[in-house]
Amino acid sequence: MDVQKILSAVACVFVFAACSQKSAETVFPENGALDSSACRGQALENKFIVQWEDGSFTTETAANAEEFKEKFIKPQLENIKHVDYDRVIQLQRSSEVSATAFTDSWGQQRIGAPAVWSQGVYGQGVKVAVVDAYVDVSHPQLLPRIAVNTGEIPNNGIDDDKNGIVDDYYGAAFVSQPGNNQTPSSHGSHVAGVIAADSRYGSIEGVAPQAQIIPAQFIANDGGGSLGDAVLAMQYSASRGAKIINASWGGAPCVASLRNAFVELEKKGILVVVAAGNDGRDVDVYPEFPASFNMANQITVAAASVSDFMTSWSNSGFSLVHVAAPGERILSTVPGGSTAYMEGTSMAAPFVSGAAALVWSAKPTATAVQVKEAILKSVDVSSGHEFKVNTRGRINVEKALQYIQQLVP
Ligand SMILES: [Ca+2]
Ligand SMILES: [Ca+2]
Repeated sequence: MDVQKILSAVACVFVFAACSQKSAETVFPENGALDSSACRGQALENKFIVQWEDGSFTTETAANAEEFKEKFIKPQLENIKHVDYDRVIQLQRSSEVSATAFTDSWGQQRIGAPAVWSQGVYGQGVKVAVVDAYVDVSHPQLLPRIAVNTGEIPNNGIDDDKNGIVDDYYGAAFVSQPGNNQTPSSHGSHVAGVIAADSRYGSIEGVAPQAQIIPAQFIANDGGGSLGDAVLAMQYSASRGAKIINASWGGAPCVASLRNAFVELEKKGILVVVAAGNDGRDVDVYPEFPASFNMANQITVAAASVSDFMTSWSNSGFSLVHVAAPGERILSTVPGGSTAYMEGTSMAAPFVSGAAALVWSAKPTATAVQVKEAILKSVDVSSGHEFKVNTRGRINVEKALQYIQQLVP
């Protein structure tokens, strides 16, 4: 311990008897990454993620770290729990593909969704946040599924419901990267459609076609975003009543703020569904965040092919990746009222988010951990081509529904 730290510790004891040696350095360890090969990701030197003692997050800017410590952290030290540099984050890459010989809704059929719908279970009453790029809320199959914020009057420049965000009627954008103009994104719109495209208004059958979508944008149109904006978008999703958060993104460095944000979501009983990533690597060995967090309220999803094998490009991991779900040649909604085929673990994760919405709508009293258990304990394992995931299988929502009905009276 150097002299400065000893002095500040002494001051702490004498001046603030209850502050347990808190200092600007302990709440903001500037090399704050865990010791891991995945600790990379460009730091934004003038933007900071602040977690407050009440668990909430804000992002703040300053000229540099020294100024931030002196002018922001030290005067409010008692109320600050943790600070990180904000960092660059990215969508899980997904690619558009052309159609060949397969059924357009092969994924929905493979996981047994029609058998659940036939029981009157469509995801009604469950809100799923798409924390992603901008969702095209005007798409005819998405518009009826958007969880509008009824306390907000759209486009009047006023924060009518006083939640801190102006005009968040359809959802909210947390994009501090420059150059964002909210052009609807194929990625966000495709993900939203897999979860809840309203099958009454077009050809796409969302897995939970009566669930509601909360669009929470943090990715700019160029595909870039920041960790701090992702944390704010997740926090917003929780405040709007999301039960499930779909996170089809990764590449985050292993900073404490992201893990802390997941812990806060866990406390609120929210399930987070995370794409495993598309680098064809084992995330047990080469961690990817948030895919590798393995939180109690988290399901990390690899991508299954049409032939029910693991795709060649999907990340995997017998410890940290939980299940596989359809991720190849997925047809869903894209901007312009259109549809397109895309593939990636970005498409596999929303199959699990939709399945969780179905399970939850059948048993609204279930906890996030119980919904996770129902999905993980009911996978299909095909002998001869086990998926390299913890459950060794691909999700089956028909079986998951039976499981939750046994688990939760
Ligand atoms: Ca508002
Ligand atoms: Ca307004």
